[in-house]
Amino acid sequence: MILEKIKKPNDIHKIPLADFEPLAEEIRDFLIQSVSRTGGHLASNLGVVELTLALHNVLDFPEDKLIWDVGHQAYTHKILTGRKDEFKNLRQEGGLSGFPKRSESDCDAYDAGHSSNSISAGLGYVRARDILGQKHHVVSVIGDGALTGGMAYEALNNAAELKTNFIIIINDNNMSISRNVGGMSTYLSALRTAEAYTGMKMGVTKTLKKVPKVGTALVDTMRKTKSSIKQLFIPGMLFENMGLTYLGPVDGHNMRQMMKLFNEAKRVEGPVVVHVLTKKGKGYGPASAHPDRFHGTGPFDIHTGHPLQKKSVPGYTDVFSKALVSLGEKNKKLTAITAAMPDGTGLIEFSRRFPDRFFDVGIAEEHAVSFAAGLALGGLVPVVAIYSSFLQRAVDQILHDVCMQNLHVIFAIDRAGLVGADGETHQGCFDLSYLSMMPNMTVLAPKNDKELEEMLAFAVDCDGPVAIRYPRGSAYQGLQEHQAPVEHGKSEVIHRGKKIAVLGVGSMIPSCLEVCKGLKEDGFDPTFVNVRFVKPLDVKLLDELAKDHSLFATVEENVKSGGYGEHVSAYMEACHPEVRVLSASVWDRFVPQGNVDSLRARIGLGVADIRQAIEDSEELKRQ
Ligand SMILES: Cc1ncc(C[n+]2csc(CCOP(=O)(O)OP(=O)(O)O)c2C)c(N)n1
Repeated sequence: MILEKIKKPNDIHKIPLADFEPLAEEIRDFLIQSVSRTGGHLASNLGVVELTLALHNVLDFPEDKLIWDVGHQAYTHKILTGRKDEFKNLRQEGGLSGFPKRSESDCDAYDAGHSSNSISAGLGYVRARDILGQKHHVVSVIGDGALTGGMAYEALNNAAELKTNFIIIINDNNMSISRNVGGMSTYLSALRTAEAYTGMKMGVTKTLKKVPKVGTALVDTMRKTKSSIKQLFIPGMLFENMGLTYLGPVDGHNMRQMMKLFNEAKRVEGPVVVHVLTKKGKGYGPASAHPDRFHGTGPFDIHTGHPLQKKSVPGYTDVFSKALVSLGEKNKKLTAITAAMPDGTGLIEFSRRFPDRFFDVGIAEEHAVSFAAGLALGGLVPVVAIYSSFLQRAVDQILHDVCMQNLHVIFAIDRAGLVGADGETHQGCFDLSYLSMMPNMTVLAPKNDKELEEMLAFAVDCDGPVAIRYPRGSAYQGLQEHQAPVEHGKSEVIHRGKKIAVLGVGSMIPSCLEVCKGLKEDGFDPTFVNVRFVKPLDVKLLDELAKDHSLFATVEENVKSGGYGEHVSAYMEACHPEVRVLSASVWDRFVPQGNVDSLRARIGLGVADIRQAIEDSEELKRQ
């Protein structure tokens, strides 16, 4: 095994070029075997095996800086920097991260997880290098999907002024998670067939030149002007015209060609874009046939490609998906927007049924929100479906474009709360804070599947901005007997007891039910509230409960700062200082990867911890 010879960074430099092809196959085999057991991002990683090998061949680590956009495709980089043996614990608690992590290796130049920032980060590294008089290379690798994000253009615009070397690699596999969308994708496709193009235009030139007397002059003039035929001779003129050198396109599975081009790129003074063509899922039939399904996968059977864990209960995403289609049938103004995640957010069925009312805007959360604002002003009812952690990108657009104009835009926020294996970058534990701070915003969290349906219907009938946040995974189907109609600003009292009130937000309701059961076993009679409305607070209920309760325990999968608990605390301190508020929430640290139940226990959000905290409360001891 050639792979056995790679134990630490730069060991690749000792491998003869003749062994690169078999090494690529060994790595592919290892990735398929390993990810089939642990789950992870497979298709993107299979696509960049040769690209990563070629980069490691021309770079020196850790001196040179390699920045992966999103970072989900850095598995081969991890293998080549001595982390192969840790793949058995990939994405597990305490194990190898699925993304680059500076704490894991000094060869990981930038922690990542969210898309489209790699060129900005790389440019920062370049400026620092130049100011400090250093000489290393900086390379940012960005996918064609990530290149749909606006930040990438801000960075390209800024990079164009650079007079020193900066290598930007476009890893173009013509796919985001799903098929890529938009104008840049079309442009890259045209470059992909640049040879054919060039050939065709050569013919045009020849023909023009044959025009008596003026033919040659005409071609010369056209060559000198900006809109000239030259644009069609030199692929990548968009980049060239901006001031970036364009090299490529190059076959991303031909290592010799890539190395040649990368060495050339290292010599360019100024920013250089290298356009590399790769195939997502390459080398594994099921992944190349279904790159979207194998973008991120759970454990699977290698022979069939089928998942090992079958879904039994519908997820919240499925419930949302169905409910939205049903509302879309009744309301012809209902539109749906995704930022490059039609499948993950449950919009596939809506897109099939109502293609004219469905928009995939690319990985462009900020644009998605302002676009929704325009749709709302134009007379439609937009539903923006974005994961909690990715919606962080669009905080200002929600605030400035939607809330300030009090527009009827619905935010369907999936993956709210702890998400598990993706770790810090993907945990959805800030949305209640960033949404609750905004005037005009209504913030809802359903306790179960049915309530998500009802809240969505309620949101469509509402005015102004409404956000509904729900967690990853199976939809809770309990407490169906408690299904009071959703009324604006009103929490649902599931059980009216005394002294202690447990106020649970959405995803924490099943845990709160267990907490209440435990408290009952210990002789208490806790009131159990399904908060429903994180904003506005149901102050009427809080006032009422204050009469015969001495302790409120708020429970939410969100950071304490700016969360439901903090708002309840502030209100109670002002109006009912005699009632103590105990706030169970996500700690003030980034939550790492791991199993959600175990993470909850680790951060004090497990059932036992909440029950213990309540029982330890001074107030109860005094009673
Ligand atoms: C801001 C943000 N939005 C959405 C995502 C989810 N996401 C992860 S990878 C990906 C597609 C990336 O496509 P591309 O850059 O072409 O990389 P590929 O997987 O095709 O190699 C998306 C949408 C994200 N990571 N960050």
